[in-house]
Amino acid sequence: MKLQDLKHSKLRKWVEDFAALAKPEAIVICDGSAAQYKQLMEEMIASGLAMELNRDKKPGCVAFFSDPSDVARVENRTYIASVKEEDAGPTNNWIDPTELKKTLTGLYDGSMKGRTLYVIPFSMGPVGSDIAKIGVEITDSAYVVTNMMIMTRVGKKVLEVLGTDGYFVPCFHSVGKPLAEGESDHGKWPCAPLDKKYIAHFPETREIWSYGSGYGGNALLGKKCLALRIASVIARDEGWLAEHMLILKITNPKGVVKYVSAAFPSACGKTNLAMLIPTIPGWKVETIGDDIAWMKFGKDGRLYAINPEAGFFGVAPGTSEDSNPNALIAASKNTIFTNVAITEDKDVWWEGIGHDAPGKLIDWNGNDWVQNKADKSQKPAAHPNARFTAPASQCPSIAAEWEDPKGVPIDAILFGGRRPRTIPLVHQARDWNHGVFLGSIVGSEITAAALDLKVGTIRRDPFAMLPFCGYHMGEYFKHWIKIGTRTTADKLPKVFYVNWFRKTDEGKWLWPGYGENSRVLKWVFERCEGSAKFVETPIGIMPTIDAIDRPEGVSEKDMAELLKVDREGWLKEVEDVRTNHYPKFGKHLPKELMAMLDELESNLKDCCCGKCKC
Ligand code: SAT
Ligand code: MN
Repeated sequence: MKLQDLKHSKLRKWVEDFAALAKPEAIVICDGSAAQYKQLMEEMIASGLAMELNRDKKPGCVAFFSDPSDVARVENRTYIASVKEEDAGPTNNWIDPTELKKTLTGLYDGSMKGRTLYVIPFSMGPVGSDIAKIGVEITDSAYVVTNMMIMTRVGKKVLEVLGTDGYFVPCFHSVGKPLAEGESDHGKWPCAPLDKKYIAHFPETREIWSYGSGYGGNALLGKKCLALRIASVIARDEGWLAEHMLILKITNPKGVVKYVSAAFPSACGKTNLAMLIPTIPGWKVETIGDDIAWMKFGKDGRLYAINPEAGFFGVAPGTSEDSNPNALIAASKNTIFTNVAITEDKDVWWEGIGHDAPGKLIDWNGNDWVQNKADKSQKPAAHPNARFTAPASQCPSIAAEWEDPKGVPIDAILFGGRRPRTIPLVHQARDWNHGVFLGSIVGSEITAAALDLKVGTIRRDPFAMLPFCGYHMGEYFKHWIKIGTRTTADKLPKVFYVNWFRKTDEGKWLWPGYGENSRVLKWVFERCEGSAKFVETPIGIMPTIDAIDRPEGVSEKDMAELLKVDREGWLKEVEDVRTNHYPKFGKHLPKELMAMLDELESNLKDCCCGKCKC
């Protein structure tokens, strides 16, 4: 398709204006066809940027190695440029929007020289559905185009829905590496240096301007930028929720279905939980989404969730037959791998894939790599944030209703993170506001999903939205409280806090995780039905010690530890929230949350009153 084929005059003008600034060599409109995907891949393979993988073992798959500076989201280069600084809040970076647009316009000037400008019309959510949102991304990266074709719905159908004057969220993206006359990338991943990267959001005008990075959430602008940061602002204004949550369907042996959404920070196992194979007989888990949920009230007063994405951008390291066989099958064909290691027969390998590296590999830096298990300091062959981009439809556990534009009614919401201590395996909020409180205090050990943070330290990540909330986090808490007043308590999802990541003092995992997490989901399911055994504690509702069957290798003592209310640990938690976390939000912190914190503290101090089991 050519520029002249665009019937939407505002869209055409928008593309023309940007092209006049960025000065690309050519303009291509993405029609979303398999032929176009194939052609782009062939071009990238021919140029040396992509490597075609073994046609028998990984049909239709390719691998890319990024620049070592461009391997994850860059949170300190991500901006919420609201008109007023206060509206971005204490957890977002802010630059005055006029100033930021000036800087970026300067950077975009000539930034696509020697490259093709691609126009990607995409839909977040099924094309044409009432809840879907349309975006158009301009990019000079064919890697971005092909990833967007998997992660979102791209092409002609979207343009048809847009018609001649439909609304779209405008998204600019450039890798920030113009080519001089006759220059080529020579197969190298193009991007700008770190201090020139900008991932900018303009919440009032609902625009996204990204420059300098070609990787993941920095560049595939439908995902974190549109479906979370901009959508969270739209959701606040329209009375719904745009959340960093997986959505799963769970069916018990009697055939009763419940839907669960769950928020965990990046690289904390959302994809694994969404595709879990239960270890408990007769139970079934199916996948609706693994990263983002848009939840809106239905006419019946319940919250219905859709997955706005069409693919998975999953973390490869640690994905194995044991941890997530469904993800391995989803990513066994027509998949883009980024920063994994490559075997001699052009298959993929990564740390935690479940078998030793076969022979000599090419590591994610493009160097020869031979596994040396004796060398504990050996650098990993795959980058810890290496990813697979796979079509959701290829996942064996995908639920039949995953594209239903009505969404699925949510029975339970889980919050969680990586917490080696204090936080028990599972506890339940007493009511909605208590659930909002639990979401607001989520903390997690930092993972490799963001470049500029110290891996292993614990940070508060409210609702797992810290890097993704497009406005003041205190106002976002208020929005959650308000959502709870829009319907009756019985229609609201029940809220739980889970923690699969408890460790002993010796650093051993206390809980096996993965498929065994189905035992916790079963308790959650039964709480929703009202049949589970439970006890009230100072921190909320918890399973009795025998309410969750123990998996192999978990002793009764371990279980007691996993389900203990660690009074001292929780009092430290209260202290940290009171002195370090909540004060950040100042007058924007809803009073309901402070009241919850006071109540938790007094419950813990009162703890030996006979009301609880600790
Ligand atoms: O790079 S992404 O932002 O898409 C992945 C993640 O951090 O969750
Ligand atoms: Mn995510």
